[in-house]
Amino acid sequence: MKQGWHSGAERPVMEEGLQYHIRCRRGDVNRYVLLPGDPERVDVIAGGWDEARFIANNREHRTWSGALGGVPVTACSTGMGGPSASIALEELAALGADTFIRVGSCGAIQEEVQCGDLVICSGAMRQDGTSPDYVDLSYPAAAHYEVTAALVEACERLEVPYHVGVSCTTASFYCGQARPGLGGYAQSASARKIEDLNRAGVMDFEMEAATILTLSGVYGLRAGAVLAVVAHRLRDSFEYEGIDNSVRAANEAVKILAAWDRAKEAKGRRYWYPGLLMVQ
Ligand code: R1P
Ligand code: URA
Repeated sequence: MKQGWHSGAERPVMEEGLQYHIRCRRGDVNRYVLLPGDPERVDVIAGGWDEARFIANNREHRTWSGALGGVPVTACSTGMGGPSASIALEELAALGADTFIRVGSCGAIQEEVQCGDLVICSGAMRQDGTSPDYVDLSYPAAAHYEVTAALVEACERLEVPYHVGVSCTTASFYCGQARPGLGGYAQSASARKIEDLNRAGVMDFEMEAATILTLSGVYGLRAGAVLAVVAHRLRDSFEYEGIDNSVRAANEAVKILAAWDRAKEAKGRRYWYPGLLMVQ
């Protein structure tokens, strides 16, 4: 499949802007893009659209484009972790995407959060290992307020249980999230990690949000994340629930964002705010 690729090495791109990893070209990718980690979730997301067209499947990146309530939309899986998430974001943005919603799963570290609930990520701790390649660690991995507000509106409309707060993005599922490694291997700081983050009000562990939010911030793009809680680290329980609600919320948020973007354009405003629809 990859034999025969000849291009410059800085940005390996072929005719029609074909991107090396995601294998999408110009015209394949829309402005609004949903980013699940798991490739199988792309098909579930596209199943909720009015129209869906398979685009590409390469490595961990599976892509469909289509339309939802008249809004052109794309879903592309990032795979697990910062490196492949950064590649997906780079190549999608090169094709014109500018608004990203991560549709992920996470492990909760707050008592009031239940398995099956959603967490809307307002920001993320940058333990992803990838985002420091782009900007100093003092730069915040903040979700764009419009994407966060659209996800809140979506969860309210759908009447699904949700929380809003900060996630901790790690570069590993086991030791980075204070799980024992092979044979119980652990570093001493691991023993206090969950307690310390819980005390700081951090909602959950996951593995891509900080990369997506940081790169989007640096590039002037919009991004947010909605995460289904599939593990509870304080209760040591794992229940793979809530993915369907995260998908529904993300799809609804795309329609909401598109409506707000149309309103901004019609009223000549750069930023959305709650009273915008009342402006004459
Ligand atoms: C780990 O099991 C994976 O699940 C979470 C983590 O961020 C990591 O990618 O998200 P996804 O369900 O989106 O893959
Ligand atoms: N994803 C993670 O990264 N951690 C969990 O505990 C569950 C899902």
